[in-house]
Amino acid sequence: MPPKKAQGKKKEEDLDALLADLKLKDAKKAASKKPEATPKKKANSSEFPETWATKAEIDALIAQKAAQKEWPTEQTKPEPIVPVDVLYKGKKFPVGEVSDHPGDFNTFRTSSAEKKQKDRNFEKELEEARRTAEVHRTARQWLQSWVKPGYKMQYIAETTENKVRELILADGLNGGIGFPMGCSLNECAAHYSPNPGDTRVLKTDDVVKFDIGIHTNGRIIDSAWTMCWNDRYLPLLNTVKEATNVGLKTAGIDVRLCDIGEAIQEVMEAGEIELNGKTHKIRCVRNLCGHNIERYRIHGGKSVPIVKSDDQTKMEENEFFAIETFGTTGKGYVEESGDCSHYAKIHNAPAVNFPVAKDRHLLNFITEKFGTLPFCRRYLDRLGENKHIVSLKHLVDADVVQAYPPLVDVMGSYTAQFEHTFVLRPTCKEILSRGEDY
Ligand SMILES: [Co+2]
Repeated sequence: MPPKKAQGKKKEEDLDALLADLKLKDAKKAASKKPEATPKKKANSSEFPETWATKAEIDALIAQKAAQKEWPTEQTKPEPIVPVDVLYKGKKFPVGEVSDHPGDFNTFRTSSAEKKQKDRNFEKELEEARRTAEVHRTARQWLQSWVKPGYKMQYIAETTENKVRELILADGLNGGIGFPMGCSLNECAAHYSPNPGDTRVLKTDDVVKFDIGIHTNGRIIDSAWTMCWNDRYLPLLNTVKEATNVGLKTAGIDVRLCDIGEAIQEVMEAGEIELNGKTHKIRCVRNLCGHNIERYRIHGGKSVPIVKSDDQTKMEENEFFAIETFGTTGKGYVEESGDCSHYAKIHNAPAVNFPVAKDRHLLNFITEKFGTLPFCRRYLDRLGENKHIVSLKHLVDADVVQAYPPLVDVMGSYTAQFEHTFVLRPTCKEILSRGEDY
């Protein structure tokens, strides 16, 4: 999940934004004249259930599972049902992809006794992160095995989120969903998750970015990938995947953020894709970036640019980062647009005395259930807060809650994203969310 885009725009970006806005409005006008496309496959009621588990049903399932005496000793297939705590009981969770920190100045780390000791001191936090990463891999690979055009976006999101809750034995702020599942489509690069009642259906020619966040005690794993069912988009997906991998490779202790952005841009902009007989240069979405991750804070304050910049800030020992890169056939700049689904209480938000009791109630509810973790309107609904729109707006207007509206490039463009979470251990770099899939 990328940070909210910078508030202060440069002049060039202002003009670009204005142009993009005009184009967007034109495109919207044009689009509104066409009748809405219908999915090729009609949903069949048994294959595409219209309802999904309620909170009470999931809680009951979790309680039932937790109480169960005999579990399979291996994860079940195709649907994983064994919580990772059961699978790894008495064992360490799988270690992510480990590599040395880049740079001659870091070579001492692999053999330093002091760094090795620091690494051991970090073990508890690493185990939390690895536990979470194992849930991420299991849930997402299951999603990859069944998701296809014809499904409603809301069904995809809720089914996957409920699977995450089962596998991690969700337990309030001790562990569970780390942020709303991103399902951003086509020109939308990030921050789209269906709101209650969203009827949008995944289509054959869609490019979808699945961005999943899970946490254990606030230690969040943030990782995303892109899927398509029309091979014409594969050059875009492959380029973005490669750009993210270069970013991950370049990252390390005392590496400057600007150097990572430059390496990413070079790979991204070498990419091309042909669509409808026209060759597009792939561009970086220059106002999206990766970020460091702190406990219960998905955006810790450092940004990892995906284009050349002058940010000399360095990555530091024991920091967690998510590197995410976005490639596009559009103009390479996203704007806020459309129905907002993602929200989060602002870290260090000012104490505001809300005169309306319902507003105070909603704020307390958000603090209790999510703390500063991002949530979406569906999560309020499933917990019984289904009349929240007005109060939520009040909290946003008072700068106590931040809204994260969908971020879109120009209409008709296609964007792709790949993202991994890694940690800068004292002795090495560990890509926690790495899997066989990406
Ligand atoms: Co992210």
